[in-house]
Amino acid sequence: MNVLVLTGAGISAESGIPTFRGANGLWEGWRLEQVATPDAFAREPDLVHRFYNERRRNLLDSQIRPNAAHSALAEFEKRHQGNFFLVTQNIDDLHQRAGSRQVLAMHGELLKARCLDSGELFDWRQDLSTTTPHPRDPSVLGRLRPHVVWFGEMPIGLERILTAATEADLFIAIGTSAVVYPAAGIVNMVKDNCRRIEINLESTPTSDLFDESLRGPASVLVPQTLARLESFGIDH
Ligand code: BV8
Repeated sequence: MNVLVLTGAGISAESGIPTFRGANGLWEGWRLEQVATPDAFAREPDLVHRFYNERRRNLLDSQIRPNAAHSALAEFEKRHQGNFFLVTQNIDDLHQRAGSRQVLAMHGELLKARCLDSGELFDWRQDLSTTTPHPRDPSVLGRLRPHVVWFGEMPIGLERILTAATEADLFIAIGTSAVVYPAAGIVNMVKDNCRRIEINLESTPTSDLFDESLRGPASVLVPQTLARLESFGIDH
């Protein structure tokens, strides 16, 4: 049994990380589509750096930790004999901290910086700015960006996601509003006999494409649903 899971900001909401499209699409007062773009970074790099510095600091706050949904996915992966592939749209590290191993962060990672010139990645937990010295040469300033996929940029690992989708026997989407593509289109890429389950607080534009669309908080429904699936013996 090949299992493919897609998570969105909703799985991290109960860990204290705000979702994007909760309060009228503003993220703490910022319009995501205006700030998370290469054009915004070219025009106002300090503003975009501030947006991500704020989120990186929030993520590193000791109050922020994985919740029961993240842990249930990590436990399921450990027990699952078949293929298990977790694709997240989130740029937080909560899945990794919960112990998930096969994680593809298709929209990048907040705790990584990328060199604008070489593309080299660096683990990064401090603020970034237009005067940040380069780890390879401190005399070079401001040549790092957040390793995050902005609107109009190619998501990471699309080939691997497509392959996993065509091979999946079970696809579970958790905590995503299904408005951002190509992530929201994964449900259309799975084979006809793949079982599709959506877990979300509210209905989404793709809810009708799922065999089961479960309404409720991820911290309750994810452990419950994975336990139910295992009781049907789908842990192999
Ligand atoms: C691409 C990283 C080309 C940044 C993000 C014009 C120009 C260019 C592109 C486009 C265009 N028009 C449309 C597009 C495509 C565009 C797109 O989809 N735009 C949307 C706005 C219409 N997509 C792109 O640009 C993508 N790239 O198209 O490249 C290409 C692609 C393929 C092949 C060839 C070429 C790149 C998109 C990536 C953008 N970066 N993030 C950052 O984080 O700062 S996207 C951003 O929104 C988030 O990262 C997240 O990944 C994404 C989706 O948000 P969700 O995770 O779903 O969160 P949201 O708040 O929306 O919803 C949360 C849900 O959880 C809600 O439903 C809520 O009810 C639920 N919930 C809340 N609490 C709980 C809960 N559920 C359960 N339990 C709870 N407790």
